[in-house]
Parts: sequence; structure tokens; C-alpha cells
Amino acid sequence: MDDQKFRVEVCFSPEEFDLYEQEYTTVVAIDVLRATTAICAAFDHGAEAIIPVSTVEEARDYQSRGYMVGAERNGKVVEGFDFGNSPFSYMKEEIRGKTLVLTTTNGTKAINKAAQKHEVLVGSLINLQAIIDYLIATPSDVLLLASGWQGKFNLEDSICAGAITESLLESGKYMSDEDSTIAAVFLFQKASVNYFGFLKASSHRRRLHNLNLNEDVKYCLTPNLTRVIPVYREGKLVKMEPWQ
Ligand code: 3SL
Repeated sequence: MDDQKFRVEVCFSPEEFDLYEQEYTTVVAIDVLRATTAICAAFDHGAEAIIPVSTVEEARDYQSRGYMVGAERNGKVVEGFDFGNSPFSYMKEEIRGKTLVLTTTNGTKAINKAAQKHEVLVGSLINLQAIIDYLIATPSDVLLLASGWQGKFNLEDSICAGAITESLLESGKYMSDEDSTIAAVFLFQKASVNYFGFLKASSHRRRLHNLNLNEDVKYCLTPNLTRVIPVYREGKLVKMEPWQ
């Protein structure tokens, strides 16, 4: 019975990606606070494409060629760039129709790591149901890749991965095997009553709180604000064409 089903598993950090990656055709990169949320917000507000780059040097190179570039490290806008990783920076008329470039501490690295071999989707809480619906309608072996923080586990990405997993398992089209996946579902079940409250003590929420970014956190923890699904195609993220 199980062997007719597709597989969904959770990888808690890009550092563990090599241990999982060969078995999957689809990877969903998740960085709830804030990179993948900001990316979804940008597409929701009319961005044409986003080139995710892993280093500030690459970002500067694109900037020197006239691109609009967002750059964030440790929650702050990198000096010399106009904006960083706040979803609100991507809700402006000036980004409409543009190809943007983005580098962030963890999220863009996770996307680029996954993109070397797989179909990569961008997931967050703000496009949660859209991701779930797509993966149920077009099932494949799916790895949910949490971006974590500098190689370590984090709660918010794991909770989002748990939310996706629970729905996929409930659909009857998927099975899972790994303890990481079971743990992510448990975390989601605990957290889903009140994401903001549950994550109060989490390390990145504290980090963003200290930077006065509570409004960003509230936005990032609000499920289903958009149906946009960013997908990686030939070096850049674009908006997935309507699939229903
Ligand atoms: O790690 C990342 O990629 C960022 O999302 C971190 S922050 O929320 O912008 O601080």
C-alpha cells in the first residue's frame, strides 16, 4: 500500500541536505522568517523574477549592473543596499515588473543548494495552502527543506514543514518515514493554535524583536495571504503559472 504513495520528508537544515537529496524530485525551500515570505510577497506584488544569490559579492556585482538588489545579513540591511529582507520592502510600485536580486543569511543559500539538482518551490506560511494544494494535485517525492539558522535547526521553518506534511499525509497520496518528519508534524500541531505565541522564545523571533521587526514577524506568521508559488527556473525564481 505504502509503496504506491509518494514520499514527503522534512530536512531540518541545509547542512543535512546531502543526506536526503537524491531520493526526491521536488524540494520546497522554507525560510518563514523572512526570506521565503519576502519572496512570496514580492511576487504577490508584481515582481517579475528574483535571482537568489548566496554572497554579498554576487549581489554587489548585480547592483553594479543596474539591478534592484536586496541584501540582508543577521537581520539587517547590508550597507550599500537599498533594502534587505523585509516583506514590506517588496510591496512597492517600483518592484512591479522587475527582475530583482536577493541575498539573505540562510534562505537564498538554501534555495541555491536545492536548485543544483531539483525542482525547487518556495514555501512559507503566507502561501501555505497554495503549496499544499499544488503538491496534492501534482504529487511527487517531496523534500521540505528548512533553511534554519546558519546551519542549525530552527522552529519556524520546521513548523511550516510540519503543516505541509500533515496535509499531504491526510490526502492519502503521501507517506513518510523519517523521525524529522514526525517531529515537524508534532511541532506544527503544538504551534498552530498561536504561531506568534508559540514562537515567542524562539531565537530568530528574539533576534528580529531586538531589531524592532515585530510587524515583519506578524506578517510572516500569517497563513494564506497569497496563492503565489515561486518556482526556480534557469537561475531565477519566477511565479508558477496557474496550474488548476
Ligand atoms: O536567514 C535568512 O535568510 C533571513 O530570512 C534572515 S532575516 O529574517 O532576514 O533576519
